[in-house]
Amino acid sequence: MKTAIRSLLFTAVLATGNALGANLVTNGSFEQGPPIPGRLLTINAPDGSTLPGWTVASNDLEIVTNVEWPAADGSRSIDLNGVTNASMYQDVGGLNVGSSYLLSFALSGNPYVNGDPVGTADNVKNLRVSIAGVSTDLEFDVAPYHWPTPALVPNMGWRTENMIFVATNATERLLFASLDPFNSTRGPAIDNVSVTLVPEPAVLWLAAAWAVAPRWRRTVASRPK
Ligand SMILES: [Ca+2]
Ligand SMILES: [Ca+2]
Repeated sequence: MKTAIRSLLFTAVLATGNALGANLVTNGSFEQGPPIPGRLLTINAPDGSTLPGWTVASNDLEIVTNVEWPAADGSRSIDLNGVTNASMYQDVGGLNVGSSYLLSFALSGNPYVNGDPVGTADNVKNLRVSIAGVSTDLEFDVAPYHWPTPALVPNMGWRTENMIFVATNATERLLFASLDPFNSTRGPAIDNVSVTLVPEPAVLWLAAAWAVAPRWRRTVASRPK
């Protein structure tokens, strides 16, 4: 019920879309980058140039094309486990210290059933996202979207995640990290990342949404003082 209320409030806020600021994330949909003729391109850390705007900080990830599975937006998304669990970040600039921002992105997970060293017990994909001293751990269960072989996945079940943060610096590091096992080849998937300024009237709506969001209350409680 609380989740439903939260979603409703976010829908109300997001319905005022043109009142939100411009997206401050560079290449948030991962569409910019080198040509990828097939299913995917692997990027090994450390790499701050292959995927414009982003740095792959640890291990390896994959830019996945629509040949492999449908992106949430455009034709490319990210599998945060290439053949090991990766982390990636972008330093998001142009922030006003003290202002509220909406971080939004699409979350799914690699849905393949066969051949993963970790096995099918690894259905629940685990993602950590952090920015401006706020860190949240999210889960995505791929069981409803299982698919037998790599390529031509019909449905990823992409889910939009929203998180509010207050900028404490003009530039904040936005970090995504897979919390899945090191040697899983199938991790959390992300796409369509945006950070937008929340105008003052909308902050009131978002404060109401915050009040009914237990997960975010935990997040705030764990914020370093
Ligand atoms: Ca995309
Ligand atoms: Ca993979």
